[in-house]
Amino acid sequence: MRIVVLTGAGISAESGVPTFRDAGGLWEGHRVEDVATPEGFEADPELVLRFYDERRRGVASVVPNEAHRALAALEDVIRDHLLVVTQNVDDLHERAGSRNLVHMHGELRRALCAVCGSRPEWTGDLVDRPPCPVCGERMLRPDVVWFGEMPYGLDRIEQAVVACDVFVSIGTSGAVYPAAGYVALAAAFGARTVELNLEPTDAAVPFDEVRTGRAGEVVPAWVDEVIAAR
Ligand code: BV8
Repeated sequence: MRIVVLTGAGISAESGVPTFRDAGGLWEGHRVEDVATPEGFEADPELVLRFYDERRRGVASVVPNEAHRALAALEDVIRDHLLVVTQNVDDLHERAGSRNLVHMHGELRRALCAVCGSRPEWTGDLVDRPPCPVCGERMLRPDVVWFGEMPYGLDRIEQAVVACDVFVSIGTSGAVYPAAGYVALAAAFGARTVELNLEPTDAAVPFDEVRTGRAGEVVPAWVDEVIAAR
């Protein structure tokens, strides 16, 4: 059985990473267009670099939760029959042990050089404009995909979605495209679709099954069932 899991901010909420749209979410403190668009970066690079430096430090101070660990355990059992596609820029999936993983919206733990295009691993701040370790220019930005920019790994993701038997969406409001369009694509190619979320979302194409609750509870329970059913 081939499984594709799409995750969003909700899977990291119980680790203490703020979501976007929920109360107290990231977008409450900042206008999306100010901090997550190329135009916003152009207009005020210091504001944007500080916003992501704070988030990078925040993620370094938290740990993966039961939901992240359950998906890593499922990968241990079904190997490359599982692909995790995450919209999250935190590194909690890989710290939990997931390897078959695509960060379609980039990673806080990488920088992107606007001059030479290199994407070095990055754990420190960027607001003090450090030199690129490859070309030496001081034009590093967070390696995250801003609105209007092309997401990463689209070909690999689409190949897996059209070939999967089960498509599972975890902790995402389904508000951002192309990620929000994958449930429809999976359904169109005959996959069974499952939503695991705190509350049902009004997805364009309804899921075959919706389980509501905290990811830290519903994800391990679902994984146990999948493994037991093998
Ligand atoms: C692009 C990185 C061209 C930065 C992010 C079609 C129609 C309309 C618009 C568009 C369209 N196609 C493109 C667009 C434009 C735009 C878009 O979608 N706009 C929206 C606002 C309408 N998309 C783009 O610009 C994309 N690029 O299209 O390029 C193109 C086109 C086609 C093919 C190729 C290229 C790029 C978008 C990426 C932007 N970058 N992140 C950063 O992180 O700062 S998006 C960012 O916001 C996240 O990555 C994520 O994608 C989104 C947040 O959503 P969620 O993760 O779902 O979080 P949210 O808070 O909303 O929801 C949390 C959910 O969890 C809730 O449902 C809640 O109930 C639940 N929850 C909470 N706690 C728990 C829980 N569940 C379980 N347990 C809990 N404990």
